[in-house]
Amino acid sequence: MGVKVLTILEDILGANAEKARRNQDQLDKHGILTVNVMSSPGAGKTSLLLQTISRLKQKARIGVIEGDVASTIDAENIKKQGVPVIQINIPGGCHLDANMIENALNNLPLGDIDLLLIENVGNLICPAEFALGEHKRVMLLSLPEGDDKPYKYPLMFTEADVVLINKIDLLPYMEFNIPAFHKAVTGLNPKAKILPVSCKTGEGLEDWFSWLLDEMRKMRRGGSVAC
Ligand SMILES: Nc1nc2c(ncn2[C@@H]2O[C@H](COP(=O)(O)OP(=O)(O)OP(=O)(O)O)[C@@H](O)[C@H]2O)c(=O)[nH]1
Ligand SMILES: [Mg+2]
Ligand SMILES: [Zn+2]
Repeated sequence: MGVKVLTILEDILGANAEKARRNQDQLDKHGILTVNVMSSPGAGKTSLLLQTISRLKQKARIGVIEGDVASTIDAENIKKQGVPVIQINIPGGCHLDANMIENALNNLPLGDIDLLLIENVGNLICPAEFALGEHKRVMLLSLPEGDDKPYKYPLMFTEADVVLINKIDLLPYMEFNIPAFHKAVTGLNPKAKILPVSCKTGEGLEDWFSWLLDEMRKMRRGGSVAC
């Protein structure tokens, strides 16, 4: 008799992908460009969101979903900027999934949002496996994490539309080889846009803002921005 094989992960991911498609339909209906921001803990996701809100809030109506294992620290910081925000806490969890995003969408004023930024749970592994319904995926890698991460955590880099090298202001103090990092990322994902930035000094962020505005324009023109 054959051995029984349980394909639980495939089942979970299949159900998640279906729900993510429904989320994306809803976001498309409202014309909301949705960006899933992923990184390891502390790489600078919330700092990036705060910079983005401060620079773009006159040009776009921004909404935020914050994913964390615990606390409302990030959501409170975002709320101070006067944009709608939902905090999702996942005790014992390590990634957002499409079900959680569906719940958050039901609690956001979708008619008043053009750009939805989702801060995923700080984790370089499974967030990349769970589609949320987003149109674009952005990953931040900060200098102190090291330039070898694409080799160790390839999926996150393979799936990203944009890879931001954050904390570029620390370059004089770090042994981080930017050309080697570029080579590692483009080896996995030749289409990834790689931008060195500092969410502390603002260096490089104009390129990030331009990319976002471009994607929003494409969405308004009715072109597909789906990943
Ligand atoms: N030097 C420097 N520090 C930065 C930069 N961006 C963020 N930081 C600092 O890095 C720390 C973590 O930043 P956060 O924005 O909270 O990082 P995060 O990815 O949201 O962290 P989690 O939500 O906990 O996963 C904070 O002390 C920031 O001030 C940067 O470009 N340069
Ligand atoms: Mg954060
Ligand atoms: Zn996980």
